[in-house]
Amino acid sequence: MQDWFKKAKLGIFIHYGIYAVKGVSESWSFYHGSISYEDYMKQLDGFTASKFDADKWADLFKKSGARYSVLTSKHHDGVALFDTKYSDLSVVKKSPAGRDILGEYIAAVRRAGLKVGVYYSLLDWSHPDYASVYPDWRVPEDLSTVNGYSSPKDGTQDKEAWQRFLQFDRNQLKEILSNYGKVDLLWFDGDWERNAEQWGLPEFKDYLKSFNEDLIINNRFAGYGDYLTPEQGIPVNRPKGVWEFCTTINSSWGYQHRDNHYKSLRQIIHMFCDCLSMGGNMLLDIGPMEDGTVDPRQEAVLLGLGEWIRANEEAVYESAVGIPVNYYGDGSVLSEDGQTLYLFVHNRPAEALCVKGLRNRVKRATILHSGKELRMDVHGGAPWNGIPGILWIYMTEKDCAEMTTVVKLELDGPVRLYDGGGAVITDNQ
Ligand code: FHN
Repeated sequence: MQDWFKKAKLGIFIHYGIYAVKGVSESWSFYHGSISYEDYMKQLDGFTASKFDADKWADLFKKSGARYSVLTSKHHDGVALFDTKYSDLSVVKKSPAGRDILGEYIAAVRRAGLKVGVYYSLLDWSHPDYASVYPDWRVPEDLSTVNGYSSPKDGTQDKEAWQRFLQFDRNQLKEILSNYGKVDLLWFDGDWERNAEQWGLPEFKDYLKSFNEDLIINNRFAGYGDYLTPEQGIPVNRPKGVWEFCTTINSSWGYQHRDNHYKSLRQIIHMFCDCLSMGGNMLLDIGPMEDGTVDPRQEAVLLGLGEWIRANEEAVYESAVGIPVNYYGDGSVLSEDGQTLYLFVHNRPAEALCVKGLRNRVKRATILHSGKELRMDVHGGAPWNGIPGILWIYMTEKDCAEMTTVVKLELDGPVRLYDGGGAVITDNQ
């Protein structure tokens, strides 16, 4: 895994597409029949991108503290945001926007010094050759349960059509990977309707890497990806390996006018700290409006997050997994050498913070954003018997930042934790 990705910590996800015109759910709205396919596609006529300014987006992402971003080049609806010669279904050919949104985005993101990520849905519910076979080649006993956008309704598979579809995906991906300069990250989605063999893996992956050997691919690639992508539900146990948590700011990926169910900035920062504590990245989604502008509520969250990151930068990009939450409840991170522990404080303590099981002597405790030194005390334990006491770090509301406060503990060496269940002290002083 590329070092830049592990250190990036924050990425911005962008679900931009024709679904923002009526504010319906991206692709799923026609798939599940809450709107007809025809009415869904009529949104092409209303997609103007009239205020789309890729540099403004990139500037906002940069201010958010993100180090990369990922734009939907094509969602499950098959509508490309780029100029593709393999299909007419694109906003370039079929909408008043008439622009290669992906190309403008990639150029601007690169200019801003961020890594370039591109989302691509492997499945395509519009392509005539897509719904030609069944998952695992298995014809279901009850054909009435089959969704015709995914598989044939009549029980007959057409493997030649499927091969044509695979070639179509490869052709579009070749365009993405070779027409716009270097793409750093391919974020696949929609692999679940076919298995690895059906997707032509592992050869498919070799093909993609032939365009750029440093290319990172997420795990939605039938088991052949480079990192995990838990979605919407934040992990409570640390996922194994490299991971990135993707989440919306309200409840929708794309822009939906009626969705006012927003998370607060405080909640987003809390979630971000949880990702940092467990060594993961957060990929925070925005859903721009059809004209390309970003809802001020989403913009405010990105700017607020950036402000918080800048005030606490030391505990962000260079950080490593912290100590488990049974040692310190709000989550924490360590410096790379393990000698500095940063504690996240989400709420306002009445008296003190409490760290358990820490065997190190703490040389100094300070509030990261203000530099204020904090008084500490250790109660209980028997260090001469290998049993640490509880470390109390005295701070109250007045020491706190407006959002999550970070407390920096300088240790006497690399962190050492007690993992016992308590013991009798056999030698007292
Ligand atoms: O079906 C999509 C959904 O619309 C959205 O794009 C998310 C983002 O991770 N991915 C899929 C569901 O996993």
